Amino acid sequence: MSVKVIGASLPNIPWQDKPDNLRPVWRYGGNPIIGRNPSPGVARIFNSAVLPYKDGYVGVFRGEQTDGVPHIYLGFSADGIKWDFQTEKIPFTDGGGQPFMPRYAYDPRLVEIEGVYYIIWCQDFFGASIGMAKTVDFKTFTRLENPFIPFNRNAVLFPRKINGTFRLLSRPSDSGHTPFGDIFISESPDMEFWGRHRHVMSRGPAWWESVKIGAGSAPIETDQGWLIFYHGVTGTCNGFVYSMGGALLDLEQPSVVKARCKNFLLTPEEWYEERGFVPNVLFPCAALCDADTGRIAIYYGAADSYVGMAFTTADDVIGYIKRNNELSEDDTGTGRR
Ligand code: BMA
Repeated sequence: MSVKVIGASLPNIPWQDKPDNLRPVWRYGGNPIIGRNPSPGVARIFNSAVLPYKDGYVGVFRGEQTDGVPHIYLGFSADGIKWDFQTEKIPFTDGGGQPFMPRYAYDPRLVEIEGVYYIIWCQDFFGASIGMAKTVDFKTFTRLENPFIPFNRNAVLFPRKINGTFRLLSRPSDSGHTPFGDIFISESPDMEFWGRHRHVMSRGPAWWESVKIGAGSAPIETDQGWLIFYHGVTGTCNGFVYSMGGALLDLEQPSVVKARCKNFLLTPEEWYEERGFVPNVLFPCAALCDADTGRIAIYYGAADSYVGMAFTTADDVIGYIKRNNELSEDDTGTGRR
């Protein structure tokens, strides 16, 4: 199998060769790449997103401050592994140039579309919902309209327009530790007005993702479909367990799922995933891809305390997803009822 990735070359993608053939996705041996107390006033960084920028990398990081409130911080890195963080929160301004600081902001995603970088996160909008901003230089950040009324989480844009409109995955939720959730997609001509909402994927039926699912990294375009890494949650007598799954969405009509892996791709098993502020959480928010080699580097939050990385290739992971494909009627429909 040889998957064609439709995207840019990234010859300096962080990388470590596959240690064995036991798994389709393998962890970085140097994990966690970000440990506790990473910068002044920030106790933990996790659930964060990264993109190539200039000769290196830029990231938007969920920093849990020492008062317990999460905000988003910028970071820069030459190699995508060792990071320098800015100590001030990202200084958003609203459309009129007035400063805007969300009451809290967490689980940021970062997506480039036609040279503009969009940050998408969860914030208070009289309850948990999605906030968005854009930047072209990582110096000034303009807040956009909130795309949805509450409650919602886990929103991430596609990296290009599809048939002329922007597309946004999201997960309608409640304002707490939501005990349900499917992935939906919405369309916009201008990043302001969102509609034509469609259902993409349901939670379950596999036990590891039977409570809720939520989009993770921005979709990666391949000739087999849009490759997504998402989180799936199961419930236990000791609380939720978050694992990472993978699926392929139709290129032209991404509310249609082409293949969905019935097995998790990664589940908490290392100390930094099993032990922390919230044990047993593996929460992907970003994936880099080199179109020349098909190499993929995934960034995930671990136990709400650390950032970990994992690697795969488009061939490895899409081959595995297809071999273990199990679709439900909810997945394969167009998503409109
Ligand atoms: C979810 C989000 C994530 C977090 C996860 C596990 O509801 O708040 O940020 O990683 O719970 O605590």
